[in-house]
Amino acid sequence: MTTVDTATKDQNLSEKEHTRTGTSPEILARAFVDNLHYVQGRPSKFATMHDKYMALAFTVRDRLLYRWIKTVEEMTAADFRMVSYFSAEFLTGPHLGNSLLNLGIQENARKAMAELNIDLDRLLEKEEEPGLGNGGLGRLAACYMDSLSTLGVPAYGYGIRYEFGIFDQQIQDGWQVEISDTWLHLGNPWEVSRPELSQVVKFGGSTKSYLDPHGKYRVRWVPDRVVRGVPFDTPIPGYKAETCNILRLWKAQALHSFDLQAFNTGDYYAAVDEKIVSENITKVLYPNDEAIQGKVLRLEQQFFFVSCSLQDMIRLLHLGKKKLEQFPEMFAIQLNDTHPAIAVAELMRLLMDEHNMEWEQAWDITHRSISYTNHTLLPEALEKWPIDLFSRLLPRHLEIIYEINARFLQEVELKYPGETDRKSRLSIIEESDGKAVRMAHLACIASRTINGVAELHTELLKNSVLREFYEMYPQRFINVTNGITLRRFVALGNPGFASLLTEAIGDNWLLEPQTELPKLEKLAIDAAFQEEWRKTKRKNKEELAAVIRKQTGIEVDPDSMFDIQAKRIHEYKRQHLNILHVIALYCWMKKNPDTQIVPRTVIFAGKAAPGYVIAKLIIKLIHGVADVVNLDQDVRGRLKVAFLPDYNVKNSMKIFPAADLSEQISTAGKEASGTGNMKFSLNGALTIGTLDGANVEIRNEVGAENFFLFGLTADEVLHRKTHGYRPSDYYNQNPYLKEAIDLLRSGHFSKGDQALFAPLVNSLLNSDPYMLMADFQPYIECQSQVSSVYENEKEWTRKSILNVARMGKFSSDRSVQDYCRLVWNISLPE
Ligand code: 26Q
Repeated sequence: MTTVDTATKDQNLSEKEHTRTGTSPEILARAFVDNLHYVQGRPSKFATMHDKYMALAFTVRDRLLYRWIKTVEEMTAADFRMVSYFSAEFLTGPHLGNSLLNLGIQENARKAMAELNIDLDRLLEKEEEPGLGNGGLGRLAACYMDSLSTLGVPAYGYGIRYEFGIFDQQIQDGWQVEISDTWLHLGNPWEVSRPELSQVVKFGGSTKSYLDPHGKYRVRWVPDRVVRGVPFDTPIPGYKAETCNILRLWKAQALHSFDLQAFNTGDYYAAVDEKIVSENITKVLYPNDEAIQGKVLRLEQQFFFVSCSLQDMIRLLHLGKKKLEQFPEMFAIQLNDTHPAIAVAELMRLLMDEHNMEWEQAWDITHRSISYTNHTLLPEALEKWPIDLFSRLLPRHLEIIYEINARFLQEVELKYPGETDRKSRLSIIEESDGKAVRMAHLACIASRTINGVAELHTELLKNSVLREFYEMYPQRFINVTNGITLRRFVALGNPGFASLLTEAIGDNWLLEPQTELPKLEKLAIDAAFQEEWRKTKRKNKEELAAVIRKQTGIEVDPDSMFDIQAKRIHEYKRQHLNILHVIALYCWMKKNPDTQIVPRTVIFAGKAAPGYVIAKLIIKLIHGVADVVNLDQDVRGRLKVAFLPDYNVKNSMKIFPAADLSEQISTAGKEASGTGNMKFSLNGALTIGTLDGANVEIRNEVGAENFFLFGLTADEVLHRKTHGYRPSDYYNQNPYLKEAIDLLRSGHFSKGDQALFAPLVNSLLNSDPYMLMADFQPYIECQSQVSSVYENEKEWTRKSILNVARMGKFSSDRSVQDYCRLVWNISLPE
C-alpha cells in the first residue's frame, strides 16, 4: 500500500471525498473552516481577512502536498533523471491564485468562499509575494519550475530562503526610497520546514594533507566555522498535471544557538554571537543585478546553498540505494548564471574528500552532471572573487580550483602550444589588477553545456565574452531562448483576455500555444472579434488607471495609448531614452497647441539598485518630467507621464494586460534576452524595440510588419565605438534633440536646479556609453509611426491579434523542452 492510500484510508474515503484532498466546493468549504479553526485557531466570527487567507492557503497546500507525495512515490519507483535547478533567486510571485489555477479549482474555490460570504479576490489581494529575486533571472527560474511540473519532469529547485527579499520601493519627492521587505512577518503558509533534513556547511579555517591507512594522499579541511542549513519546501504544482515538484530553499541556523561557556562567564553578547553571525547568511537578498560587488557575505550565501543542495542530492542518491558513480544518471544540475558555480569545486570536494573518490572519477562525474546558463554580456557583470577573500572563506575549494585550472591549462597548451597570453586570458585565475577567481571560467571548464538565453545572445557570447572558450569547446555551446509561463502571465493576470481566447480557439492554448494560438490568425480582421479584443484591453486599461490613481494620484485616460516600460532601471535599458522622447513630444506639443495627435500615457515602473546613483537619478528625472507635463494645460488630454512604484510580480500582472505599446529599447548587444518583452506581447501589446536579446526572435515570429523596429544593430554599436563615437555631434546637428537636452539642462524639470541632472546630461554629451544620442532620431521617428498606426484602430487591433497568434514560441514549456532535449538528456513523459 502506498502512502497516498494511507492518507485517505483513515476515514475510508476516496480522494474526492476526503477533506484534505477533495476539490468540490462543499469539501473545500469544509476544509477551509477546519483550517480556520484548527490551524489558525480562530472562531469564524472573529476571523480577519488574513486568517481567512491563511485558512484557504492551507486548504490549497494540503492538495499540493498530496500531489507532491504522489510525485515522490513515482520518482522513487522509476529510474528518472532529475533536474536540480540551482539558482540564488526564485521570484515566484503570489502562490494562491496560481495554485488554484494549476489545480483547476479556481471556480470551486470561488464558490466555496461565496458560500461563506467571502470574496475570493479580496483574499488573493492579501497575499504578500516572496520577493526572492531581483528581476529577470529569478523570475525565469520560477517560470521554469512551473513548466517542469507542467511537463511532468521531476525536478528540485534549490536556492536560498532570504528572510528579507528585494526591498519595497517607495517614492518620496520623486526619489526612490528603499523599505525593507518583511514577507515572512505574518507567516508563510506555502512552505514546510524539514529540520530533519538539515545539512552542515563549513567555512574558513585551513586544510591539512595526510596519508590515509592505504597510503593515499588525502586532504582534510579544518573549518573555523560551521553552520546548519535547514530546508524549507514549497510545492510547485504543474498546470492540469499530476506532477508537483519542490522548491527547496535553505535557511541558515546556528549549530549551537548558545555558547553556554561564554554565557556563564557573563559575556552575553559573545554567547549569542555565533547565532547572529550564522543566521546572517540568509538574512537578505543582495539587491543589485548585473553589477557585482565583492562582498564576502554574498560568497557565503552562494556556497551555503550550493553545499546544502549537493549534500541533499547525495542523501537522495543513497536513499535510492544508488552508488555515487550513478550521480550523473540521477541528476542534471543547471547553474542559473555563475551565482552557484562554486558547485563545481564543492562537488569535487564532496566526492574526493568526503567520499574517497579519485580526482579523475570525481571530475568525470562533475562534468557529466553540470551545465551552465549565462545571462549577461556586460563584461563588468561577470562574477569574480578576490583571491584573498576566497581563500579565507573556502581554502579547500581554492586548492581544488587551482588543480582544475592547472589541468585545464595543460589542455590549452596541447591545443595552442606556446600561446601564453591565451592561457592567461582563459585561466580561472585573473592575474592582472589583483588576483581573482573568475566564476564564469570555472563554470565553462566544468560544464557539459554552456547556453545563452536568446539566439543573438548566444552568438555574441561565442564571439565576445566567451569566445576563447567557444574555440576550446565549440560543441558545448548551445542556445536556449527564454520563455515565460502563460499560466501566470496570461491566464491568471489577464482572465478576461484568456476567456476571449478560450471562446475563440478552445482552452488548449495554455498547453500548446505553438499549435493553438495561430488559430487566432483567421480572426484578425473579424470585426466582432476585434471589438471584443479592444473591449478587454480597454477594461484592463481602466483597471490599471485605477491603480495609478490610487498609487500616485495621477489621472490617466484609458482612451489614450498606454505606452509602458516596466523593468529594472538600468542605463543600458535606456529608460532615459524613453523620457527624452517624452520631453521632445512635450516640446512639440507646446509649439503645436491645436494639432490633434494620438494621446499618450507613458508609464514607467522598476526598481534601481540602491547603490546605482545614475539609475536613481533617472527615476527622479521621470518624476520631474511627470510633474511638469501632467500639470501643463497646454498638453492636457494629449500627454501624461506616470511612474508606478514598487514593480514586482504581483503588480506586473496588472501592468502587462493594460499595455498598448511595450518599450524594449536597450542598446543592441546589451540585453541578454529580456522576458518582459514576451509578457507584454503575449498580452496583446505591440513592441517598439531594438534588435536586442529575444526581440530579434519576437520580430521574426510576429513578422517585421508587426514590430516597430529602430536603432543601431549590435554590430553597428561595436563599429561606432571603435571608430570614434562623438555623441555631441548628434546634439549639435539635431534641433529636436538639442531642444530636449537644453530644456532638461535648464532646470525646467528640477524646479530651476541646473545641477541636479547635470551628471546625466554630461554623461550623454561626453561619453554616452549606451548610444542614446545615436538612436534618438530613429527612435522618435519610429514613435511617430507607432502613433499613426494607433490612429487606425482596426489596423492596430489586427496587428495585436496577429502578434499574440504568433508568440507561442515564447512559452517556458518550449524552453524547458529544449533544455530536456539539448542539455539534460531527459525524455518527456508522453
Ligand atoms: C551577482 C553578484 C553579487 C550580487 C548580485 C549579483 C547578481 C544578481 C542578479 C547579478 C545578476 C543578477 C540578475 C541578472 C538578470 O536578471 N539578468 C537577466 O536575466 C534574464 C533571464 O535570462 C534576461 O532575460 C535578461 O536579459 C538579463 O538581464
